[in-house]
Amino acid sequence: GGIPVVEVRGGIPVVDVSHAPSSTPTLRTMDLLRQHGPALFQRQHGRDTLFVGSLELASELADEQRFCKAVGPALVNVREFAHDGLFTAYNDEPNWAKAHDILMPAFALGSMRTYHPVMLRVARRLIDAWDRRCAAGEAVDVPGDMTRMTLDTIGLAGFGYDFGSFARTEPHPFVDPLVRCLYWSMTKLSRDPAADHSRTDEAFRADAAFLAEVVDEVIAARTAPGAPAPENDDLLGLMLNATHPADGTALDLENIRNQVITFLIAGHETTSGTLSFALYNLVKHPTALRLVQREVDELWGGQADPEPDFEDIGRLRYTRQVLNETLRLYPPAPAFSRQARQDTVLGGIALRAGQSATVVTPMLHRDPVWGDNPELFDPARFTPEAEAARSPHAFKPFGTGERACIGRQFALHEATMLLALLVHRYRLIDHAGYRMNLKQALTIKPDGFTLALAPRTPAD
Ligand code: MNH
Repeated sequence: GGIPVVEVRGGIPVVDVSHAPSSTPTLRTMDLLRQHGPALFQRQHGRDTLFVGSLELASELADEQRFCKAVGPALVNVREFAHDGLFTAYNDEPNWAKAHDILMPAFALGSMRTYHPVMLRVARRLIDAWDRRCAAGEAVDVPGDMTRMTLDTIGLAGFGYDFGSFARTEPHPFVDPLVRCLYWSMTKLSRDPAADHSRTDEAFRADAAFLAEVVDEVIAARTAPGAPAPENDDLLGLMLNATHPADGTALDLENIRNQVITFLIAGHETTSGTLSFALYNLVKHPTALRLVQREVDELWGGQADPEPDFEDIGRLRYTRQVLNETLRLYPPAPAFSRQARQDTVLGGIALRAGQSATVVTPMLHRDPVWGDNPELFDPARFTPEAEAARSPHAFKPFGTGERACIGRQFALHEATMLLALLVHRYRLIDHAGYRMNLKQALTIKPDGFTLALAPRTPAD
């Protein structure tokens, strides 16, 4: 309450949130959509943003003939440090299509075979760290360790660079400045234009410069004299060596830097959130946990240290359903924006060419199409039959269309394997009776989530 509807425009309420800044803006927008219906304009210091949260409107927005990705206000801020990397490039920037075409093969399902051994190696690092904690009777910092795992994975699999996160007691120095840059991109949207933000901006520029330094180090490790000959089979190798099929030109070094930073961000923040939320859902839902246990036990039975092969991951059907249901309730990238290609009407709302609408994914994921208890965690929503019976536009954790997530298979392969290995090995104990406390820095994570561990015994 307390946030007034200041006008109604073409039947759509306009709410002014200028005087209710929030550290979790997505939760606030979800509340407003619950109160006022499937679409509203949110006004912030004079700028209006159209938010939508229903299947009907999201389905229209998914029509690639009428709409395309919008680099919305938050992504315009992310451009300050990711520039024309894939995620933040404008649709018509030539480097988008070029990098997309060059990198696509690295994300085809078959390429996951190449990444599988690296993913397993990093999963083992996490398990070694958790074994030590477990033996010492200490709890584990779930989002912290998931971030260690996903950062090391994208570093090694994408760039042959080892962040060595598990050899550190503190996160790798890349992590905090990155989160601050994302937080800056988010909070810049709710700024009072009358106040002085120069110190915040200075701190941001220092963080962004530091991220660029790390990126240069990652690239130099491959290109410096004496570095091992670059191979083509990872992201950096492709970017350094491959040429565009259409015109034979390669990516320039400036753009490669922007892609490296983009993949370091996009490749770890969201997967780490997904895994943290999945572990939360499992400790809160013993029935689902049992079903994952049954699945992994069928696959790896009495093996103390299973050696999952590539095909095993595709067999973990129920584990994958748990991840999908997790992405439904807690999509870590909780919004994406679309813009009209021409003047059009979106569910009765007149839009000019170029005008945009932002899909609030967690609200789309609670549309009545999900039944009358959408808050209920129920992986059975993702059986093949249930999926076939539902609109493909009801579930969009990876965005939509041509600009949807390129790393989806990568994320799901990594997350499925790790979740399965953890459930197979440990009894997960909700020792603190954790209550969900979302933290947002554009992406969402469960803040302060810790678990205690015990080795699994046959009785578990
Ligand atoms: Mn990912 C785009 C969510 C994992 C690399 N990603 C997107 C978009 C969403 C998204 C949503 C679309 C944003 C928009 O329309 O503005 N991504 C996720 C989620 C996970 C994820 C929920 C994990 C779970 N993403 C990954 C991984 C990588 C990656 C892993 C890389 C290894 N994502 C990208 C890139 C884009 C993207 C690159 C931009 C693609 C493009 O516009 O061409």
